[in-house]
Amino acid sequence: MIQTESDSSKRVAYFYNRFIGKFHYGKEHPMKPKRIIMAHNLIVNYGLFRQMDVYLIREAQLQEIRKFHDPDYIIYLSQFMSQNKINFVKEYCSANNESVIPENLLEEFKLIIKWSQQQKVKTENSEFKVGDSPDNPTFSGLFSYCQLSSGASIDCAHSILTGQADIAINWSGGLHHAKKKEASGFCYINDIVLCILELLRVYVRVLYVDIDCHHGDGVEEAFYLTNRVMTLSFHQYGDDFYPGTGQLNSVGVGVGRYYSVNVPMKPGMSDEPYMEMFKKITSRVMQIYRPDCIVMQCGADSLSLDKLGGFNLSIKGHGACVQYMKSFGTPMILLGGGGYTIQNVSRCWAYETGIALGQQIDEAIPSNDIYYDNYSPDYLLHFPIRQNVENRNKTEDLNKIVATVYDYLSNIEN
Ligand code: TV7
Ligand code: CA
Ligand code: ZN
Repeated sequence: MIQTESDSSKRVAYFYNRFIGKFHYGKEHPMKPKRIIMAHNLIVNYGLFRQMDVYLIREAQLQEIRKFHDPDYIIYLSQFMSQNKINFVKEYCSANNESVIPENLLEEFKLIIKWSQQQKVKTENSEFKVGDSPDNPTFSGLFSYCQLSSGASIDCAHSILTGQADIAINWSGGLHHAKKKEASGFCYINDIVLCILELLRVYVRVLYVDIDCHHGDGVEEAFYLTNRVMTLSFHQYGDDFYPGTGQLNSVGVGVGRYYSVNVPMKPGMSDEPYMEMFKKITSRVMQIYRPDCIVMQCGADSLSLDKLGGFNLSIKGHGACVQYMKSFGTPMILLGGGGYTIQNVSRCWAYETGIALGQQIDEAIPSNDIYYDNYSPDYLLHFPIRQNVENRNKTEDLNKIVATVYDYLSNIEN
């Protein structure tokens, strides 16, 4: 392990619950929650675990989720709460003695009972169609999965706000496509929006940076009308690539105008041009916007060889973006997101956990990892990227994008 910075004295809060890795979207589905356990095992076996404050992820409460999502949509989704939990709550309450329910859970339990009675009525003829598209299937414990993922992102915000951490990490978050009352693109509850709303209780300006290969449409939409959040997404765009939004000229509306920044690119982006774009744009954004906090979605589907994404980044290139944002010294929250070649996702997020701690982790994958075989044939941290891939972005097109973004940003008053 190499110490990469003299003052690596950043306090890092890391949120994890192994239960998250046990949920299944379905056998053929590209989203595999198991990658969170794989990343965690690397983080433990690399010894990073011991240098962070590790917190057990809790489930976000219904009232917390309501800060962004539509109440009827939550009622609808809550039918996919694990039946165990509903039975547990019902048993607790049927003792007909509220005093046995812990004070902090009383309101939550009452709501669960009320809502589990309503849900039968509500879900018949429901306007919500979760499960109709294979992208967003229903599965056992779906709602608990959402509660855990968003509970962690909300607590990331708290650990930053209380000054307990300089950097907070939730690799099970980053589900950027979820809308106020709609599931889409493998996402059901938008943990990022809930996290940012929590930060806005204290901070004046929050910067959201999204390096997932897909456009961060749910987060952009939530804050499209405000200047208190600047959303910045780098993504693959064109040829019907999902979700199809995030054009260069989607800049926000009203007081939010110019506070939404999009960097649409064609497939084949490699480390060098990507980093150049990333640095040119984030440096200007930091200079002009001066955020109180940065929330970074580190979707790993922008890596080379991803099953869905078409970019060609190495782990070093992806991690360099995290390193660069860290270098501003602003409090930061790191979230997960996409990533569908799962042995590379776990490598990437372990490496980036190291970056948060100012440590460069060893090239050899620790041999005591129970997922060791997934890292064959080389058993190395950095995998070889695709060779002979054409970067379909011309330098002059990329320069034009930067010039246009600079032009938009110049409209922001200081
Ligand atoms: C953040 N691409 C999420 C990215 C969400 C991408 C899509 C799939 C896909 C779904 C499957 C599946 C798949 C091999 C890939 C227009 C459609 C085309 C469903 C088959 N295999 C993130 C969402 C994207 C589901 N959706 O940003 C079950 O690919 O392109 C689409 C929409 C309609 C639905 N069909 C795909 O990374 C976490 N889905 C296999 C089984
Ligand atoms: Ca993105
Ligand atoms: Zn993605």
